[in-house]
Amino acid sequence: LTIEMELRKAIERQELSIHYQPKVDVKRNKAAGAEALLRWNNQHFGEVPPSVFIPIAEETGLIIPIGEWVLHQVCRDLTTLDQYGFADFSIAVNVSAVQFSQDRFVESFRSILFEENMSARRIELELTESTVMPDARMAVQRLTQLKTSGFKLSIDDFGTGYSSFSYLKRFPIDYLKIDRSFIKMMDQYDEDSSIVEAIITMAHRLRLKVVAEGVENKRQLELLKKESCEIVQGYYYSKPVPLSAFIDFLFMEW
Ligand code: G
Ligand code: G
Ligand code: NA
Ligand code: MN
Repeated sequence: LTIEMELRKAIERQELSIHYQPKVDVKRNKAAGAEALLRWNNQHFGEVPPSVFIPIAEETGLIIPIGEWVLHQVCRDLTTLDQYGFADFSIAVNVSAVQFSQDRFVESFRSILFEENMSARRIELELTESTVMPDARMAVQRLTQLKTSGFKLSIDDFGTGYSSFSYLKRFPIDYLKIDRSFIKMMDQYDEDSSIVEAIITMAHRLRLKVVAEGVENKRQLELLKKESCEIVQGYYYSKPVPLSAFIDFLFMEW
């Protein structure tokens, strides 16, 4: 019995689920959407963390059907959110390099939206620097196709990979997500908020909106507000939770 063997059966056994972490628009002080984060509860291994099974899914190619399952489920959950009156929400989906480098990636994602009768404008795709940088010319082309299809695009974990700023300018992206390690640093030493300030300034010059991830306390939130960061995400508001708890969060006063 191996994790790989079990992962192959995860979809049909309905062992996968999605948790949602709110993305809060700091100016309006209300949720603008959420990030979808995959969870796997296996009958033998129990709750397996994404840090364990995502790499295995990537190595085995299982990330392709799993990623398609995620998008289908997110579309259905968006439809549920519509019914609760949140029709302006978008949901962010993580896309790994193995998915993005597939020739039929764009077509596959477009056809899922068509099947689910969901607008691409409601979906934000999160790609890391290490996904888009190794073959930046191909990435510009593929990102442009996605953008033309209506998807919103963000660079995830910004600051941890190797960014070429000249390409960043050419990528048709909407958001930069500052990696949570930088947000954590803002707590510890005063001088470290200068890195976050510099990233925000640069992003705004490139006409990108900024998402700060890993916001855990009021102090970080206030600093980010002061620097005109648009969106925050983190335990300060909510950990990733099942759809029903996310909907409860939306109706909560805060
Ligand atoms: O959920 P956690 O909070 O532990 O997420 C860990 C990482 O797993 C995320 O940073 C993300 O990169 C990855 N991940 C989570 N869900 C998905 C998914 O649906 N698809 C892909 N490709 N990666 C995901
Ligand atoms: O790689 P990606 O950026 O998609 O990672 C999302 C991961 O970050 C998830 O595993 C999620 O549980 C975790 N996460 C979300 N908010 C916080 C937070 O405020 N603090 C910490 N330490 N982790 C967080
Ligand atoms: Na992400
Ligand atoms: Mn991230």
